[in-house]
Amino acid sequence: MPPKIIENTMKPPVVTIMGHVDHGKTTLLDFIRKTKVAEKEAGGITQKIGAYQVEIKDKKITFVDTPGHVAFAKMRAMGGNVADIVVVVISAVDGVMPQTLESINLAKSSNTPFIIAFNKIDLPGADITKVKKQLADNNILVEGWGGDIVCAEISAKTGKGVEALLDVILLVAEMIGLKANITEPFYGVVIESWKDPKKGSVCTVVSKNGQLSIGDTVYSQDGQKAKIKALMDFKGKAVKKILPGDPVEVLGFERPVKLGSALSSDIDFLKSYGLPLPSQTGLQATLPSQSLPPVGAGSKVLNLIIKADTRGSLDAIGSTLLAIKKEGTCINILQEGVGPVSESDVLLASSSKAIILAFNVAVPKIVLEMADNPKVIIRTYKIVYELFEEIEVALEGILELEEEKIKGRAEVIAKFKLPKSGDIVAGCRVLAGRLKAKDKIQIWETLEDLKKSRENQELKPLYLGVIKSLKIGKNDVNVAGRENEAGVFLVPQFPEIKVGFIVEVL
Ligand SMILES: Nc1nc2c(ncn2[C@@H]2O[C@H](COP(=O)(O)OP(=O)(O)OP(=O)(O)O)[C@@H](O)[C@H]2O)c(=O)[nH]1
Ligand SMILES: [Mg+2]
Repeated sequence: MPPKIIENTMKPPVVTIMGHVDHGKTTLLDFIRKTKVAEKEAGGITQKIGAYQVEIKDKKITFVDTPGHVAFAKMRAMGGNVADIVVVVISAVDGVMPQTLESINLAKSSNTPFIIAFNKIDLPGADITKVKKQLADNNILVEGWGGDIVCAEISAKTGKGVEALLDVILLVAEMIGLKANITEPFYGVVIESWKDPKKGSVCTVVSKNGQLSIGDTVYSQDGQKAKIKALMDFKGKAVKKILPGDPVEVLGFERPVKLGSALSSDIDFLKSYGLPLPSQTGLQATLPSQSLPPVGAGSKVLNLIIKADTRGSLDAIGSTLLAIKKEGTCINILQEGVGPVSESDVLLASSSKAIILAFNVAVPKIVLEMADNPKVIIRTYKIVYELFEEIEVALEGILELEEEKIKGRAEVIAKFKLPKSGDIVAGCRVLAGRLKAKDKIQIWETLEDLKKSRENQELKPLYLGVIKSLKIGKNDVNVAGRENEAGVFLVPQFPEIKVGFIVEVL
């Protein structure tokens, strides 16, 4: 438990907005802040935690926006951690969804007061009674339904009901009486952290108590010590110090600070958390690496190196990828980190046949050139679900190759009859593996037939024989590789061969 705070000042409530993806959290904050963040987001989804402060009726409120996409569970938990009050946004059109329940459970389990905001009431499909019933079915009882959970009905788009919601937030804040002590040592919680090419490691901190000024020394729970180089408010404006309840960007750490770490100016104060502490000497704690799944014997392994813009997105990507289950395959995260793709990532990828996934980070030109030879695949993404979809496809791909163990496969693209001998020659394009003289082969009408024959032994090929010889152009060759077009002579002859037939090496 965090240390008890001796209270001597009021602090602005930290209000975390949570809920299912696309239910309107960012739009609500946009309306409150009169900005247009949601419209600019890649893929229209929030992939970062954002912390902002607004002043309403001379009272400050700190808002924390969280992503609703299923991948960002850890980020949501982080937002929930620092919250004094949670607002759960539910689309009155779509109703209760998995992350709605996840958000409510998070608030409940940490005893954080929460308010439910039924959103999108401007839409014709909005049905608040239906949603209240769904909540009741999940034992979440709102006012008027046998419970005391406070609700608001809003349209984040038109702004209807938003002022009433803000009044409710201020009322709840007053009821719980949020106080802090600015003479106590500083203590705050890291909700986001990343590496900026110019500024170095940056973290977003929500301050809980005390004050923090430039030049102060702070310790982080993940084992670092830093002298504060700069503090930036939520608008990116440099400030000299911050007070309890303020969100701030902190510069000065050597490495991106682990999400959820407490920061304090007093190492003894941190100790009261009973968690790992900075080693007094070297301050060399490394970030925890993703726990790797056991590389199952016989499983085909997809090696990955992941680079991302923030620690939060890295965690979200890593945990979601490791949860993908495809029988016979397994994902192995060899290396991960915050920041641009580096030359050492390429070296590792090349030696371990790994794919590099770059999420919202740059791939410097020198790294691209290096990746070109030998060929290392670097995939860049701006939207998490596109990354997940591609990896699922990649897993299917390795599975198919593994399953089939294709020695050689070609498609017949032409048929010739030699004028003198009358021999039939099949013009073939090699699709996979290679064709070799003396290979035993079979011929199928279609690829589907060939695949079906794997499950149904009754299915027989149209032809069984041997490649007598191969020609590429006018030259006799022994082998034709992938993408080669070759003339194939068969023994025995197969005069019925047709364009489109599949040649499979046995
Ligand atoms: N008509 C209408 N549309 C809304 C309202 N609130 C949000 N939307 C729309 O719903 C879509 C999703 O809104 P966002 O604010 O991005 O949703 P979000 O909850 O922040 O989504 P994630 O951050 O990805 O979880 C956008 O197209 C919004 O314009 C509303 O009150 N009425
Ligand atoms: Mg959002």
